[in-house]
Amino acid sequence: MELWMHQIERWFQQAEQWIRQQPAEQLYLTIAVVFIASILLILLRSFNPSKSNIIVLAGLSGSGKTILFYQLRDGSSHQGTVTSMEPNDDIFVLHSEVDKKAKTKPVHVVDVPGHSRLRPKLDVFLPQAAGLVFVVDALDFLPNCRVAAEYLYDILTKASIVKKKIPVLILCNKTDKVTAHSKEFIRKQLEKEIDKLRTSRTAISTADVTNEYTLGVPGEPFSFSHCQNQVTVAEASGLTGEVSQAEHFIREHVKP
Ligand SMILES: Nc1nc2c(ncn2[C@@H]2O[C@H](COP(=O)(O)OP(=O)(O)O)[C@@H](O)[C@H]2O)c(=O)[nH]1
Ligand SMILES: [Mg+2]
Repeated sequence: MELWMHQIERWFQQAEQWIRQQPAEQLYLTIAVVFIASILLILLRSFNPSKSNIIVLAGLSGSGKTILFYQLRDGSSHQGTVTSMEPNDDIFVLHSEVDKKAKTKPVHVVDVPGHSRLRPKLDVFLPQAAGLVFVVDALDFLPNCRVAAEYLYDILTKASIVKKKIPVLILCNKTDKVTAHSKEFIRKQLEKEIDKLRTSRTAISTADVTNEYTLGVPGEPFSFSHCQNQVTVAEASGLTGEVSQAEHFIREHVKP
């Protein structure tokens, strides 16, 4: 131990001597180069959104977000858990990738409860999100269609989504039941509802600041393809663990 301390001290002395021998300009230049390089690195990091690994799960209460969260993390639905009032928020390697030999990047999945009182939590995570999964109950879809469309409309008009072009996956859940609606049907219905909302909401008042951006092409019926960000539709069953399309979306936007 003593010997080591001596050795380290000697190295320090040698280094100090060497620095003293260098011309001052050279030292300043080195410091300047290191300084500029660090600044550039920091800037590059903040400008590169692909670095984010946050996936936000949103959707109405009862659509199946919490079960989906557990399926992604544990490969099990943990039936019988209590209603989630706090967001499930965890960083993990997708369960389906745990056994893979290849390098897998952990994903930060945030389950934001659908209760409207808790939705402001969305604004905390959205600006840094790599993607948003909007879970829809495909079984009990029609009675909830309007409310779901309103929630989705609010998400799609948020500045954080539009400006950063955050990809959105509309995930039609509960497809294990034969009476579940198809994803095509759900997409069309949501487009129709959003189209109605678009006319009614822009008519209210310009002082309405809740919707930060307008949607779609004026004069044309609304279609998700009009959105500046990518909006896709997929199916899942959180109950039976059929969540591969959701995992595919996550992997597409959180690069390993
Ligand atoms: N049949 C079926 N039921 C589901 C599925 N996913 C969730 N559920 C049920 O829907 C209810 C709400 O699920 P939960 O994950 O708590 O929804 P959350 O409120 O969005 O978090 C629960 O009773 C689940 O058992 C599914 O894929 N199929
Ligand atoms: Mg929940």
